[in-house]
Amino acid sequence: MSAPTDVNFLGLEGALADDATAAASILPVPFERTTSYRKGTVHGPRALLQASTQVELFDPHFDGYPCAMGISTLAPLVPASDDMAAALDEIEAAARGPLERRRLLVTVGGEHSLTLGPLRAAQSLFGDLGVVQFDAHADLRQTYDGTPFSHACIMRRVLDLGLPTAAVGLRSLSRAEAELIRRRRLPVIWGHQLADAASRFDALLEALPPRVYLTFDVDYFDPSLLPATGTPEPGGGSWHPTLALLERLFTAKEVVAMDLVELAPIPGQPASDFVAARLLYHCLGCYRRRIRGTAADPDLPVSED
Ligand SMILES: [Mn+2]
Repeated sequence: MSAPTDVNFLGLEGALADDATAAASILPVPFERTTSYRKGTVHGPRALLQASTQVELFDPHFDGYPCAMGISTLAPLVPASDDMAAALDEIEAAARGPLERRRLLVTVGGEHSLTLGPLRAAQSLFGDLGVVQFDAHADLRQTYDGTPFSHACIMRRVLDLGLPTAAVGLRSLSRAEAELIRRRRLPVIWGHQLADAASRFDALLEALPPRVYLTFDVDYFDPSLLPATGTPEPGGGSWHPTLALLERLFTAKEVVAMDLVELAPIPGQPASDFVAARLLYHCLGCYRRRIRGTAADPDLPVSED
């Protein structure tokens, strides 16, 4: 079941938003089934898209217009099934189309459990994939609240797929999760190591194959920067250092798909929504530079006023 979207990412129109020619596609998935603390991720995609209409199309970081590559916004996907496994199958099916056309798929959630859908689609098309996780929580529980599909289990399900992972910003987990990380030697930059993340990140990426899937849980950020998430944790990532890590990721690896999850908007406080929208545009700018190089940008065929 899907409804027409009422706002495109960045408010793009015409050729810049044309799905036939876009280099990247945004798939909004307002999916919330297992959130455990503060709810509201179901409103995340809409809030991000609304905030994105206030983002400047020109990005001084890239001295150009990342949106010039074309960014389509797909109809929001609302899984029809009440069954969690079947709902994830629906998300996986929706993710296949953009990936088959070899464009960057950006899934916007929604709770973190949805990652399994686009990730399985990417794995079936690309095979050997690494998964880079930005998150406050390890999400490595075998089950949580009686279900293996909880947002608190998503990275365990990723390990079940046989995919190598690397995590940045972890600072909240159970002892069993910490032991699993140690036993399986999962590469992690902990929350308390974020100040040195730039010097540790390359070694972290070396553990992964050339193609990666990026899953970005916004609770990775410090809540002073982004409070609008279900389970905020102090001591998280700050803005410019995080943009630099993402730039390094998109340079060192071929990011084939990504998701941005767990934005739970706070009514009357749009700053978090805007942070998430800007983060996404930065990732798209990094992606475009990888596929296009650093040639000077032509002017956009639209007014910026
Ligand atoms: Mn998470």
